[in-house]
Amino acid sequence: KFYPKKELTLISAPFSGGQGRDGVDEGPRHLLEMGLVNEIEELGWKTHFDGHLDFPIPAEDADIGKMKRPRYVSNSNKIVYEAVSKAVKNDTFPLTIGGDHSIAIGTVAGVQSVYPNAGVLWIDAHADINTPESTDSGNLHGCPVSFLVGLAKAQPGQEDVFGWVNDCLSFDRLAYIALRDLDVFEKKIIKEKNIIAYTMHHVDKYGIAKVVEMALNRLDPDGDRPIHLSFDVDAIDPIYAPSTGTPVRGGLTWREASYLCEAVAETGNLVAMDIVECNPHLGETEIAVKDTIAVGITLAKCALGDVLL
Ligand code: EXY
Ligand code: MN
Ligand code: MN
Ligand code: MN
Repeated sequence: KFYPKKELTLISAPFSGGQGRDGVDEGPRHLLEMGLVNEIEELGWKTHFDGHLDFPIPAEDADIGKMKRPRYVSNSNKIVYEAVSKAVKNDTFPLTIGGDHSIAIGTVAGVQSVYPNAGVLWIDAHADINTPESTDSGNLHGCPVSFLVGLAKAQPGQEDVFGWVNDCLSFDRLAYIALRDLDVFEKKIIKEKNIIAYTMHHVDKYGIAKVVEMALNRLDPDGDRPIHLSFDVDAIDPIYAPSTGTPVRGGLTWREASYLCEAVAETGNLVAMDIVECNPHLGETEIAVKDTIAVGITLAKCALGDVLL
């Protein structure tokens, strides 16, 4: 029922300011060079692509508390937000390719602006729910969820650069799969707010099919809620997706990750997807980089209905 015309807007967000390693901003170019658009069009999706978004670097961007590059991250996310909300309003599926995961502030806020009851499936080794106070690293790709659910609040006297985000996402409209590297604060808040969270322990215990089914049942009990899939490639085991900034061993296999996307496609409720954290500068070998980009393309295809008959 969503996007009956099968039109898609590819949004390229070559952004690396949410973390400290160069190269993640080159993820989109590599995905395109390996044929992403052609693969999508072969599945019958007419694809609109207006070129890579441009993110101006602010002249002045001192830390705010522990936050690194706060204005750069905030301003860039406003640009992502505009692109995503425009795509959805035009009745086209926004596929956003990053870039680091901080860009999901803009993608989620953008989807929520049009579908305010959409659920978010956050597939990641990490929960990305640190607040500007709880973060140890100061890297904002570890914090996007805290802005979206309203946990991040500017401290008295601090410049409120993220004030525009508001708290557009309620805790019961968020579900995690593939978690395995959580900070103490993140575990505490997941328990306290009763956030739907399936770690790799649950994937081992129940299998991926059951985990996806349980997550979707809780996120969308009536089966009619729009679903936004935000996929961090570090959810996948580094054997398959090594070229990423914060790899964690013991992740999803290639097929588990693909199955997950297929199962979400099967619901017919998928309205947006992000693929983030491919860093082509971080492979040990050329093959490592190619594998990581290839798995990114596979995830998009599976989510867009490939493999379903
Ligand atoms: N929890 C750690 C931090 O806040 O720095 C690591 C976050 C990594 C985030 C990657 C994108 O998923
Ligand atoms: Mn992430
Ligand atoms: Mn991650
Ligand atoms: Mn390169």
